[in-house]
Amino acid sequence: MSDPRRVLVVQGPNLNLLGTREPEVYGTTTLDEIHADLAAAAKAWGAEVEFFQSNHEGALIDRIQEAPSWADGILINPAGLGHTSVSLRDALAATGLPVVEVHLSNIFAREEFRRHSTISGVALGVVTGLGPIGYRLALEALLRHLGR
Ligand code: CA2
Repeated sequence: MSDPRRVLVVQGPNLNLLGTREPEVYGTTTLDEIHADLAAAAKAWGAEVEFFQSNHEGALIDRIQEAPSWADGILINPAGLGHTSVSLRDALAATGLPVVEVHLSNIFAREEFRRHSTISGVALGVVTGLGPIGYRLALEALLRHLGR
């Protein structure tokens, strides 16, 4: 049997607050619940997932730089940094790994400043506006790309 596909799931600033504040925008599902659902889906698909959330840009970049030693692909919700960070984009591009970008809300249906992503240009694809299920859809797409 071939090695399991391995995906690093990166969660950006403030996503640790999911389910506790602003439920009208981001829903009531917690980050732990999203991760439990992703872990179950990965197991069913014979893949492995590892999760990393940080409120610090440098910590996110450090973790992304380490990703190629273990991961075959990266699933990322860059949160607010996705609208501003060239460094996060550069770190993702430097891994050489396929990246799928996820947003819970539809960034194109919100304020103007959310309509641009520095990440999308180095991503395989983007899932935005579908809520927590977007993570599962993104994982399935990434695993199919990796040839699970
Ligand atoms: O829709 C998404 O997933 C976002 O990446 C979430 C970011 C936002 O800045 C992006 O424009 C779109 C915000 C993450 C913070 O999440 C919170 C959750 C609960 C309470 C406060 C913030």
